[in-house]
Amino acid sequence: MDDKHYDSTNIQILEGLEAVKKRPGMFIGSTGPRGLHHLVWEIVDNAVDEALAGYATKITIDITEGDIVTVTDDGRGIPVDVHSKSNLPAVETIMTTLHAGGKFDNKSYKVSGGLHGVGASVVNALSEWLTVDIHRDGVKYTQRYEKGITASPLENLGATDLTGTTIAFKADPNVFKETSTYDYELLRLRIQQMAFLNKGITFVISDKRKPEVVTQTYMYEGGIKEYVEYLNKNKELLHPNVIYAEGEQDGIFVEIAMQYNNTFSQNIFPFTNNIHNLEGGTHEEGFKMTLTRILNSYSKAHNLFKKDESFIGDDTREGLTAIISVKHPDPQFEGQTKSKLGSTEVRKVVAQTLSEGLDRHLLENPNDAKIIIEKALLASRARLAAKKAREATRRKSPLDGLGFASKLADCRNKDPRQAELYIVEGDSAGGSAKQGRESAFQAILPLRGKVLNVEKARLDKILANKEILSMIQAFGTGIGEDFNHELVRYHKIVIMTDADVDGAHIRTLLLTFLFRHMKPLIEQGYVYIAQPPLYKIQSGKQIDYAFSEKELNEKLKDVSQRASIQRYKGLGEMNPQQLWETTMDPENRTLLKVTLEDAMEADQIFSMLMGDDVAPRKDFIQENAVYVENLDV
Ligand code: 1YM
Repeated sequence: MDDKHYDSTNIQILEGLEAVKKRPGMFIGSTGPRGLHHLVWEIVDNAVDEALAGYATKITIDITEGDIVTVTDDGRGIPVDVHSKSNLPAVETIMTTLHAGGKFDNKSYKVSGGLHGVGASVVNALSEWLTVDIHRDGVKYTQRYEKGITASPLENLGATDLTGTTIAFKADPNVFKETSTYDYELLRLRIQQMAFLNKGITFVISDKRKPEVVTQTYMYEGGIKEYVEYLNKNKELLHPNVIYAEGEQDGIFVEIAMQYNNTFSQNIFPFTNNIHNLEGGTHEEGFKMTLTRILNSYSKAHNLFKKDESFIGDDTREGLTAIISVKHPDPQFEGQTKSKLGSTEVRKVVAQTLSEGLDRHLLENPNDAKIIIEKALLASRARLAAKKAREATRRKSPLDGLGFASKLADCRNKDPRQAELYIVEGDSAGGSAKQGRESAFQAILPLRGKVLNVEKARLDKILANKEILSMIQAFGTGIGEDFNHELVRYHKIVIMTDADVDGAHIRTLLLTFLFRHMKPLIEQGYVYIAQPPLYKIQSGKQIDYAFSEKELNEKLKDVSQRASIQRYKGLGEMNPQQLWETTMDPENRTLLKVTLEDAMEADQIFSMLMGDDVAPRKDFIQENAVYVENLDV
């Protein structure tokens, strides 16, 4: 930059950029993989805003060699007119100044707020280089920046028939030290979600980093209605058509889509400005309240209740898949992770929208109404029968005494923060684990019988399963209405199964149970998958292990003498010492943390793996031996 440009505007610019570079985490959450991907969402959000404003219809995202990201939209193009105060083209001001909540934050259309909503200048500051190409008012322009600083003036490249904006950037490897490689699967899933949440917009995403280019196009004319169909894809539907409603009040847009299936679980996913609110909030409250009220009044009006019957909320949500999508110009968030919508005015907009839409659907589709009410009546009657049975027998809760001996070998340390529980497949591996463990802080629970498939059962049946009862008792959390994750006795619950298909199946069953009935344990980060080695390499007296075929080949290169290789098929083939060294010793082991960043994709996988439809399950197991990574988006 030359001296004559070095006025107060530029000093402000440099100070703003300096703040971003100094504390990138404050602006993008972290400089790990999440922060890296956040750069993409900031730019895509701006393109989505242009589409929601009614000017763009298509957004393309390309990842090219060197992990360069290019995002294009066919909107109006970022304005280029020179600002009288700063003497800079608007685009340059947008790219080089921090303006969260400032004058460029046009609230009238900006709804797709990212985690921090700070925009393109932050991406610019954290990029080795960034270029912007604009087609606007018949002229093509281009400009380049390096680490957020203008590297070339806005250049006029001549005439064009097109309109739109293209932004390309390379994340700064000095900022993203951990990794600057994009996870295409993660990008693709989020882009697909954006397409579901913003009907009619076409998204084209391509991975061009390898010779065989991968491209996906997503456009859903039906929006969240198609999202619900997609989520229910592998489930048996109770009524053919998704119930859909939309409404607007004071600039707050609400869309609701819902459909019942024959399972017993509820899947309600609330969004604000295209972001999933894991902790729910006022939109979810408004939805639940209204659903209960409407089904109660419909049943009463049509004499479907026996004398004193009525629904509580849970009765009306058994087997329900629903998306609630709110677009709000200035939402307020609360909760542990700021992922709970707090704006109270949203409650009544959702309530009114659902009330009108659902009333109309029930009126126009009496057959759907009958089926939905029957489902809720079954749930309600099952709930009351279970309660009566409990009271009549005056038995203690099934968890107070199991009625059989649990095989738990507990640890001595009772501080949950230090205590670990290994859930081990089979008695023989359980025996090795008990001998090999550090009993001061490691507890072992061997499972021998089959774990129940909880996808297909109500709680009363689930509680008749010994393996599940042993787990609930070991965890100390209780279950159902009594569940409390704060009572958990171990902050590490480690699933340790064989590295074969049976092991994968048992792991899936366990994860399904935890996902459906103990989700907070996953959300708190207490659930892990052990990673036992796949190979033992012995050369002379030297013993080494490999956890993948790739690692095996690498290690074999370093072995001078002839080595014997043993492929472990089960945990039982390792002696206690080996099991400790490779899989349980905190100094050496690798644990995969199970997270639910994308609870919906997880639900899809669980439904597919656990539901009645066998074909997709077979394909899936064949394609994804270690599918757990798919949960970890
Ligand atoms: C690939 C990323 O940023 N597109 C984009 C951004 C803007 C506009 C159009 C735009 C907005 C307005 C008027 C307006 C932005 N404009 C601004 C600012 N794609 C991408 N497409 N004309 C064009 O809001 O009135 C910020 S972003 F500040 F000029 F309003």
